Amino acid sequence: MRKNTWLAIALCLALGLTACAKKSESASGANAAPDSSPAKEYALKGEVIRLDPSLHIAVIKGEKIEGWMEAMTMEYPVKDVAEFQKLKAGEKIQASVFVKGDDYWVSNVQEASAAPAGAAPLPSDAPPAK
Ligand SMILES: [Cu+2]
Repeated sequence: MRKNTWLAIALCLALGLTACAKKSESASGANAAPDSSPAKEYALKGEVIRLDPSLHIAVIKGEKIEGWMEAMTMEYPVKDVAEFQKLKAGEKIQASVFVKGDDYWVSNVQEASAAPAGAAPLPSDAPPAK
């Protein structure tokens, strides 16, 4: 049956293309340049000023990053959606800035004020001082 043969070919092509797209997506990450040199990682401490959810850009008032950036407020792309969702305007954070050529982005976001779990008791739990 001719019709079925064509259908099978079309199906193969469709599957092949899907597999191909998936492969290249996961291999390169989000918008990664085809540059084989590893990204440099810097520690970033700062305050989230503003977020742009459509572009996944965070405006962060950062402390000086030794060897890369003076203390300044600037836009940082956050490539990882899960990382971007951790950010809240007005929050103090620590994070990593990855720099690769002209490209840079923020990841490993942590709340800077977050105490280690169970470390500090809440003031209201403390017994009244005598
Ligand atoms: Cu800057």
